[in-house]
Amino acid sequence: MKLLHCADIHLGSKMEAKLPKDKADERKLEVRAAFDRMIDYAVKNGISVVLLAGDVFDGDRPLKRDKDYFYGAVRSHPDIDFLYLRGNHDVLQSYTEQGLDNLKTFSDEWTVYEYGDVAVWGIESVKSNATAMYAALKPDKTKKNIVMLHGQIGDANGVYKINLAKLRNKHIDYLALGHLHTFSDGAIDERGKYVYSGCLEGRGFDELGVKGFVELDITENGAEYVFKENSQRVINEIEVDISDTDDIYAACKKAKSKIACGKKDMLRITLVGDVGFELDGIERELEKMTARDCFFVTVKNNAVRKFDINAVKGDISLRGEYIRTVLENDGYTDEQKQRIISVGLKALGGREVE
Ligand SMILES: [Mn+2]
Repeated sequence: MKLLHCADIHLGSKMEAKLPKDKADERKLEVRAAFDRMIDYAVKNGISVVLLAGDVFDGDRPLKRDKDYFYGAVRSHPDIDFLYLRGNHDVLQSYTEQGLDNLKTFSDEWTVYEYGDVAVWGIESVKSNATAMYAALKPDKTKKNIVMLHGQIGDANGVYKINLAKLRNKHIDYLALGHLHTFSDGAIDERGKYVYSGCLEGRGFDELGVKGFVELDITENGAEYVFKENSQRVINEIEVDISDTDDIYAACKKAKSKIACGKKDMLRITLVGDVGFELDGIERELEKMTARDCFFVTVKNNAVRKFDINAVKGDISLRGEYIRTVLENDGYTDEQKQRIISVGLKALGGREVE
């Protein structure tokens, strides 16, 4: 039996990547399109069960249009069962649809849906079940068992915490997880595997890399699964050291030559290093220069201007006073002093400093 496992769709999410409004709106539609593509995949491959392991919606009170979209998709695929377990983002007002036979939901007690030999268990995390849920989980050893949960795996108990040790020897074949936005997997015990499907489409620069869903095949031998790339765009990040450049133009040219992402993708370029020229405006210059290389490029400047300290240390000014204070501190090496002064002067100039 084949199933799909996805999570963290975050319908209705504001796009966090500082995108201009038109691109943010486009990305919102692309998040929906990513869900549509996954359903198309299920239809084409005759897959009749989709596991949604939490955070289908981005907010506790999803907008009507996002709910209409999602429940519309469920309604228009009556041959597919959607097993929807809520996560930390969609816990309050996301189940508002009545009478959809193919929408299977969960609660704060274990619920199980059976498909022949395959049993799918799930429980939603709340304070009162955070410790007790493990003892209450009793899958049948002779069945193929899938368990759905939303949270962070580790060795802790708590809300949205999953204590992996307590799931050992529970006859679990496949633990379908949501909450972490990148695919990852590992062993529970000799029999079972845990898998985070990751999100379907990255949204911000904290969601780097290829995104998608998992195709799961339950056979006599247990669970076999494969990650399926699904995202329309990939979000990347590169760091470019511009220390060896002599002016803004040369620095931008160097950064541009390092771009390794596709035209459809999104990229953050972080500039680092120490340079001998003024860096004001370099972010905008580089963004302009690379605008056609990717769908969206944003530049973060962490490079600093090297200062000829001797030329300004006599200044009767806040700047001079600051430099003298740093220079007189014996707790720093010369290199550290140079760096502290560069960053400090940037801050004194009213610039953003990390
Ligand atoms: Mn979550």
